[in-house]
Amino acid sequence: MTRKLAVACMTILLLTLSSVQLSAETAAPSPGAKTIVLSIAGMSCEGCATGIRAMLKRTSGVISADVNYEKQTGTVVYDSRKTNEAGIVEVVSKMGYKVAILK
Ligand SMILES: [Cu+2]
Repeated sequence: MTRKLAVACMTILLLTLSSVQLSAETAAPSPGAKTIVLSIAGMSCEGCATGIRAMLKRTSGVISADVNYEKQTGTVVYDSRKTNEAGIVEVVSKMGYKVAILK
């Protein structure tokens, strides 16, 4: 991994973490809850996974998000009344990663 890339990762990480406290935790089970599993290509370190996780968690309609750097996957539970698969994919795609829906 190049130094430049690492700096970019850290920048994304800091940007996402700095605003993550603003989002309210949605812990209660929701009747519209659905789970999507994504393949996320392009993560080069744990910081990428942390950054994506933070970004997803502050996305409207996302109930919980888990991103696995080793497996290059992400599992997102979302409220289908507030967002959809395309919305979730778009959030991660916009960060510069290649996303595919696994299930
Ligand atoms: Cu990274």
